[in-house]
Amino acid sequence: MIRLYTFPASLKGTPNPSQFCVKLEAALRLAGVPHELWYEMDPAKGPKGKLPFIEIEGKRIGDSTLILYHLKEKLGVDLDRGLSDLERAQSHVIERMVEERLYWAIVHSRWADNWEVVKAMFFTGLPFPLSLIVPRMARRDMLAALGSQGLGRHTSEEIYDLGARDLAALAMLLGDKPFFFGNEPHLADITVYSALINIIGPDIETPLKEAALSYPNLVLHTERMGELYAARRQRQKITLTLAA
Ligand SMILES: N[C@@H](CCC(=O)N[C@@H](CS)C(=O)NCC(=O)O)C(=O)O
Repeated sequence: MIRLYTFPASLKGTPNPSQFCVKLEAALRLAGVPHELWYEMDPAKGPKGKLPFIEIEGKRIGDSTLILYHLKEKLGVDLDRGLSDLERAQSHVIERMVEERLYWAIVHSRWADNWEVVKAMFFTGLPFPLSLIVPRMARRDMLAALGSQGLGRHTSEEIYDLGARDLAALAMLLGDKPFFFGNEPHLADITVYSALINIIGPDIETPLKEAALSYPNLVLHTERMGELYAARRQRQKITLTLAA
């Protein structure tokens, strides 16, 4: 049985505050891959120092994309089954834009612009003096990562404008279809859902949310994917790992 390690579901309005955790869990649910869900607070436990990661046959694998490649190779799990080569290429491009650019605009909207919400989400319950030190260090590291990635070097206005353009492109690609490639969901739908539910779902008002809500087709897509995600819930054993 695969063990899926994700952050705890600590943010109201989204299945998980991490879009990559939503993506992988949704992918496993939609593909019908049996798994156990383990909540983990410490990304350093994963082989890439990030969440999510999985444990399969005693081996830990990190990165949602590499995990899905592995599951395709080992178990034949192919979320893009039925797509043409061109559609697979489009799916790849959508995934990369949502994860390598739009994600960072979301990071900015949370860690730079809504720090108090993020602090309450991830860092409540820490004993003093860790309650002072840990959130501050985590924020410093996230903002440094945003700067290294490049998006963090722009003004807030520019970042939200870039994010809004990504959303506009997604809305245009989706058009009036139920899913990006027709009547069935594929990995692109899961990837877009995992980001959109993190923009629209939580009670955090941001220009990104405003932009996303201005596209009725993206909102409907998020609702449709949310229903599928909930309907494919398996009997899950949720385990919270304790600090070692
Ligand atoms: N490319 C990775 C990205 C995963 C990722 O960025 N996870 C974030 C949470 S959204 C994380 O664990 N951050 C902790 C850290 O960087 O220390 C994937 O697809 O899994």
